[in-house]
Order: sequence, then C-alpha cells, then structure tokens
Amino acid sequence: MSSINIVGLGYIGLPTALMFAKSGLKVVGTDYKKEIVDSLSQGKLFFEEEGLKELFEAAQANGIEFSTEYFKTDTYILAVPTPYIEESKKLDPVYVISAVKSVLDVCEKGAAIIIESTISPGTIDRHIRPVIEERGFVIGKDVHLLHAPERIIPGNMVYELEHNSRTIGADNLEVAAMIKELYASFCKSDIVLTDIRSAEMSKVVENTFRDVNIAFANELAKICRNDGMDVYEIIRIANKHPRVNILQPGPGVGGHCISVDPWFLVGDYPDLTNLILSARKINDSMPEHVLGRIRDIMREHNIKDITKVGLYGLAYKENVDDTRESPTLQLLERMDEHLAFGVKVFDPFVKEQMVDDQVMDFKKFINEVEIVVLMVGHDHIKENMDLLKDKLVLDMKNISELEGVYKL
Ligand code: SAJ
Repeated sequence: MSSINIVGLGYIGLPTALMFAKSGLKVVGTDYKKEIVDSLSQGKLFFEEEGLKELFEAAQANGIEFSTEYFKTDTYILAVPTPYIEESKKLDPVYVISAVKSVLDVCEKGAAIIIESTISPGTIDRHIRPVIEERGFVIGKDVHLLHAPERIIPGNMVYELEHNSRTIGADNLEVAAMIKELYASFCKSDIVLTDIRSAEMSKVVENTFRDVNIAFANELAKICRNDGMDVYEIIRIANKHPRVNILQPGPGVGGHCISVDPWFLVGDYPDLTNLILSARKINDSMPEHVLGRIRDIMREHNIKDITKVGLYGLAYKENVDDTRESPTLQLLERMDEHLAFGVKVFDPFVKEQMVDDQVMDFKKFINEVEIVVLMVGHDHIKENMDLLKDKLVLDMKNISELEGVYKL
C-alpha cells in the first residue's frame, strides 16, 4: 500500500487520519469544506478532544496533508456523514454515494474503498454496489469494497482508537486481512473479520442496545418519580447483581449516533421493531419530563418568570462541544411549543451564540437565574458547584451533592 486518502475530516475522519499518519503511513485527508482544510493546513484544530492536539502534532511531524481534492492511491477510507431522513426514518446515503463516485474518478485499479461511516444494514448492497457497477467497475477486481464501522466515543476518542476492538466487513477475506494489517498499525485490540452485511448490522445493533438500556433507566426514573423512590439508589443496588448493568437516566439522549442509528432499524423494519421504537419514544420524551420538573419547582417556589430559569449545558453530553441532537436543544424546542420563551442557557464548551438567551459568561448566567437545571455533567460545573449554593438546583445528571437539590 502506498498511501491512504481519508475522506471526511469530522469527528471520526480526522482522528483516524491523524492516527494513521502518526503510525508512519502517508496520509492525505480530504474534505469538501475549504475552511476545514485551510484550518488544518495552518495547524489549527476545530474541535477539542483529550489527546487530539498531541496526536495532531505527531501526524504533522510525519507529513500529513489536507486537501479539498481526492488523492490518487489504492486505499480510501470514507468517514462522511450519514444523516437520516426525518419523515421515513431511513438512512440518507447521499454523502457516501457522492464520496464513492469521487473516489472512482481518481482511484488506482484494484483500490480498496473502506466505508467507516455508520450505515444501515443493506446500504452497501442497495446503494453503493449499483453506483460502482453503473460506472463499469467490477467489484472484487477493479475495486474492493469494505465496511469498517467506527466505534470510538466522543470524549475518549484518541484512547479508544487504539484500544477498542474493530470489525472489518468484506466480500473477500484476503482483502479483509490486508486491511486488518493496515488498522493494526495503531489498533492494539482484536480486529474481527466478517461479511459486509454483518458489519453494518453489528454497528447499528451496538448503538441500539445502548439506546434501549438508557430508555429502561429513563422509564425507571419516571416510575420512581411517581412514587417517591430514588432511581439512582435502585440502579446502584441492582447493578451489584453480576448479570445486571443498567445505564443512567438523564434529560434525554443526544448526539449523532445513539439517537439516530436505532431509527435505521425502525425505518427498515417497521413491523418488527416494537421495543426499539418504544425505547426511542421514551428517550425522546425526557425533555418534556424535564419541563414538567421545572414547572413543579416553579410552582413550589411561586416563581412565575421563566427567564429566572437557566439551563446549564448545550452540548449533548459531558466535556464535549458537540451539540447535535442535544437534550437541551430538544428541550428548548419543547419550550417554544409551550410558548415558554426566555429561558437562559450556558455552556462553557459552546463559544458561539447558538440559541436565543444564551449567556456567554458563567457568573452572569448564575446571577441572572434562580433555578439552575443541570442538563450536562461537564467537569466545569462539578468544579463550580459551590457557586450554586444559593440557587434552586434541578440536577438531571445526578452530579450535585448540594443540600435540597431536585432530581430527575
Ligand atoms: N446517556 C445517558 N445515560 C447513560 C449514557 C449516556 O442518558 O448512561 C446519554 C448521553 O448523555 C448522550 C447520549 O446518551 O446524550 C449518547 O451518549 P453516549 O456517551 O452513550 O454515546 P455517543 O453517542 O457519544 O457514542 C456512541 C458510542 N456507542 C456505544 O457506546 C455503543 C460510541 O462507541 C460510538 O462510536 C458512537 O456512538 C458512534 O459514533 O456510533
């Protein structure tokens, strides 16, 4: 293998490109967004992750390049977005298709096209193979197709890139073994070889499992709230059982993975997905539950003005700046529907104005509100919990030990 062209320099593509470059491979990272390419070429990262800066420096030292153009080589890794279509709940393969077409314009004969983006089971058969064949390429001869779904978790990406097990799906085990060697240049864990369909399905199943588990915790939280029981205590005790592992309830499920991937199964198998659909509905109902809890506290303390309420956290989870599908954004949407405007919002990781009434300074935020709703458990708030002593605190993440704090 001469070099790798990694297409899509987002949350997955960029760390992966840097990791390959750090391992000594020649890497060109491609993204159609010129501002991303320019920023990286000037040595500037556009998101934060533990260890990413050091990884970037090592990759730069090994000569990683960034470009808006595709690069002629024999190995392509595609890490482009795979959104879902709101109405049909099916995957929209438009970006993957367009990336595959661009690869075909430049690739060497016999090149491997490895799709890392999460795709719904059957996407490669239904959408990718036909595109390649229409262009007159013979799959397995002119190009090889593989699916190597990413599994790294935002917040711990660099560590997980090296330590998570990986799956590689391919038509041809010899080609799969070659690509396994490639990933083994940095991946220290098991690399499992399988067929493409199983690789597609196992990835979506992993995220769906987590969504269903969180939905169970959220349903328990509602049951416990109804009868004055402490859901955290109950989960803590139940999890002492050697075969029980319940996740934590919270204000909702956000991010571009857990809250999206189960919909692929619901979209493709509407008659067979009762549990998965219910889990999605339960998790999507949590922001409304939070709104109910805010109302309870306002009533109890005779607070009528919603602008006295502050939502801490706009990211979808702790210590990241990614706000995609975040529970806070979902809650703000519900508030708009209930004509409850003017709630204040603060997130130390979100440096640009994203929503109305977002306060950019933490002290100002605290001074302006009477009720603080902890939507995200950033380390920042754990370190500043003392400053909330005189506030009414509604803690959706079970992180505050302040006296009198309200819970989920
Ligand atoms: N959440 C809870 N309770 C929990 C854990 C999470 O409410 O006990 C919420 C979070 O606050 C967040 C959402 O779920 O809003 C999703 O966060 P997450 O940390 O569970 O997962 P993601 O979306 O950041 O990353 C997931 C991971 N998948 C699994 O753990 C099975 C990651 O390994 C995948 O690579 C990633 O999806 C992906 O890209 O598919």
